[in-house]
Amino acid sequence: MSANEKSSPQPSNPAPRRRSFVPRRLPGASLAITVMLAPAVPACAQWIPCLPEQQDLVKIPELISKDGRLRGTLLLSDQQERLTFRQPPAKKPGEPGAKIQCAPQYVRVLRGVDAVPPPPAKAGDYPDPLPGPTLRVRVGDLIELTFLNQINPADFGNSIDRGDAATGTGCDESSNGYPGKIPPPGNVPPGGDTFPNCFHGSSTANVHFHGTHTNPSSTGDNVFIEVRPSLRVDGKPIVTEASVRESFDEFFCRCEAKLKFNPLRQWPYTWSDLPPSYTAMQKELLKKYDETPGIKKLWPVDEAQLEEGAWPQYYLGAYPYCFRLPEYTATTWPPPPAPAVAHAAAHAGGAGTAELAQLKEAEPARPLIMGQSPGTHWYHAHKHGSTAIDVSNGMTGALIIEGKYDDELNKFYGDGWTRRQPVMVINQIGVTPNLERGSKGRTDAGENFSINGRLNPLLRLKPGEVQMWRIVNTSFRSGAYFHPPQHGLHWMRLAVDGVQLKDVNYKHSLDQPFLLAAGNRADLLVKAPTKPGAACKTPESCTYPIMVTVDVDPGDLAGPNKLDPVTLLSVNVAGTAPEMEFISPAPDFPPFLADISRAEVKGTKKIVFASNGATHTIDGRKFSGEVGEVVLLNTVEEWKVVNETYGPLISHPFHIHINPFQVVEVFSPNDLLLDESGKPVIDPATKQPVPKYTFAKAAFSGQCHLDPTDDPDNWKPCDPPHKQKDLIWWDVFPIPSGAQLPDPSDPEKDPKKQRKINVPGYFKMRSRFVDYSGYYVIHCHILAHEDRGMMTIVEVAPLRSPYSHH
Ligand SMILES: [Cu+2]
Repeated sequence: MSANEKSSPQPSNPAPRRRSFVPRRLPGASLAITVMLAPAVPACAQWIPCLPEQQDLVKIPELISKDGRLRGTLLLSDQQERLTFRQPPAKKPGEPGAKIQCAPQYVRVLRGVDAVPPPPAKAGDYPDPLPGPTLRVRVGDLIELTFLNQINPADFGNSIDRGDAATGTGCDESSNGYPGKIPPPGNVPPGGDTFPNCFHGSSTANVHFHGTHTNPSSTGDNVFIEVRPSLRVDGKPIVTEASVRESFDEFFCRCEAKLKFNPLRQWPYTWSDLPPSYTAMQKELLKKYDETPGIKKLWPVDEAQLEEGAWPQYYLGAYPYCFRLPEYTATTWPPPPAPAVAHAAAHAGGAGTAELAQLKEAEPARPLIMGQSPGTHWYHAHKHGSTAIDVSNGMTGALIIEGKYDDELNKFYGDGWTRRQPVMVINQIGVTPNLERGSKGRTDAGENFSINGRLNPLLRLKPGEVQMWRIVNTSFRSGAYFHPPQHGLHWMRLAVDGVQLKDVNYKHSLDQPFLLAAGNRADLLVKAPTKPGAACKTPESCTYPIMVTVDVDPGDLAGPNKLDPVTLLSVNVAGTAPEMEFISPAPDFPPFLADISRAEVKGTKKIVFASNGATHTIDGRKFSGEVGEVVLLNTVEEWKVVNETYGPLISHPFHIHINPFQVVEVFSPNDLLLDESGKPVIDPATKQPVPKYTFAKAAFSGQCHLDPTDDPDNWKPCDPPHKQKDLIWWDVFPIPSGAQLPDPSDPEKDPKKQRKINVPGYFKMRSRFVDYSGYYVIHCHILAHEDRGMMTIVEVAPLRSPYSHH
């Protein structure tokens, strides 16, 4: 990884590290940090045989909730795995001449303790990659997860948590010059990342539960905590499942009692709500860590946060996650006024008088406005500075939240059907962020897609069978654009981003292509042809490819930079079985997912994403830890999310935590003019595709004129208005890239040479910022952009009255 020569498979990168740094030892603990002054990779990479493609899809081990709770342990460690590399590295996926080679590499691995079934047996000298365990829960459940970090930093050479080191830049460093020379203030040269917006801290981790509507604070979906690896004694981690079990069990029991009666409760509030045995241990361990010479100390940071009444940020070895996935129980929307929650608790005998007083004071009874959507969600590491490397190492997994949606599918297809359906975790598994590779090893397209850790796995269907594929694109960079199904296969999309589609959208999705940007999900019903296929060599068993294009912008699909489609997976159709049908109508649509009307909107914002060379910003700023946007709890806002990236086309995938959103307008100024059959119109004079938007007089039917003298904020799509009804809910949506359109007032007449005017792309979205207050983030889901600064904090301010008439 990051600045880790040991993990570099490129044999062409043998230059020694530019500079050394001070090795550190923990007094009393043998935390030996190996400084990789010289690369550990031999001059020739240790290529090993690859696993052949078209292996049966791996079933990911699962941790399953029971009796309303998911109690389990996520264990983060590291090991050498057999990784695939596209060679030569500068080739793009699917480009002629590109081939796959394999090499053993150290990667971070996330495993579920006692998850079932166990991981597949090794098929070579090294295990192949495998996502984190699938977490399977039900709407209404409590998540009670023990997160253990037992990464051995010694396996990652110079790439440990040196972000806060007194020496160096704080960033990872690699022999190709990353992060660039430390710039003089105010003059940041391209390529010169500066702490904290650089790759760093890659053995630190946490877990973001992507798609949850829940508490963003304390032990909820809190991405601000940083869990460093356990200290080691005699080479062994000292924070273990056994060492925290007692205090975490105590905490989880307490958490259940606290969250039982009020789904809106955001307990724990302060560190004193955690078991003293755990907090005392953390204090001691952090102080011990701080004895390491030459590092910025962690305990004083936690201590200062505690004094302010804030939730401390740093932990060593273990962290307990406990939060609720709230169930919306009202049958209408908006919900009727809630009964007094504290009262209900008292009747249920769940809380004492003092407890009730606290409950009432802290959280006035109010109805739940949204519920957790049942569907395919996911989780991943979210430590700023190392999201890209951690995710590309495989620190991602599916989070399947079951509910009435599954019940209805099972009623149609048979008991337990949804649990037998394939879960597909797409990833671009790799070990080195692009910037840390030499120029010879650079391609911006990222690694080849794998599913559940393997390239091009095989799915088996019987003729006429319908399966539901739960697909999560957990790639750190690329979207997967699914081309329409071929060879008699058909599909329909039941859900997007873990939120089911209304019947009308479900019906429209038949055999449609779709894009899964990094972070997007789809529940795809796939129907096999009723006959395997007469054109096959063995007509009783046919194998077909599912094709995708590796995509960060529609410009990857057409035009001069078009990428070739690649096989994502293969489908084998064989055997005999009774024909199955697509469910109809789609499962019932929950009332809390009612469309957000214009009348509901109480505030608007404009938020600008921009990449300018190596600088990735939101509203002109890199991530600083400060709040970028403030919203009042339980209000609805409409945001214009703008992309002012010009030059290389990048549709930054916008992602927001905690609440999904609906898109009500999309302006994509790079669009081409299409004819009635959907093909680009070609200008007979230039033989080039005609752009849809122009500052000149529109010369083609359907072309749109933009007024160059107008305020850029007024440039908008000329299509009929986006429909405002039956909208789809998203939690990741790519912002159309900015365009550079010729300025017709330039006397130069060749459009290619004409002066250009920048036209920002944008989409408008509406979201209900309801139920949970606190701090969470918006960011680009191209995670290298996030690590380098394209993230900001949203504060959802609670409803607190400064006045009381009692
Ligand atoms: Cu981006």
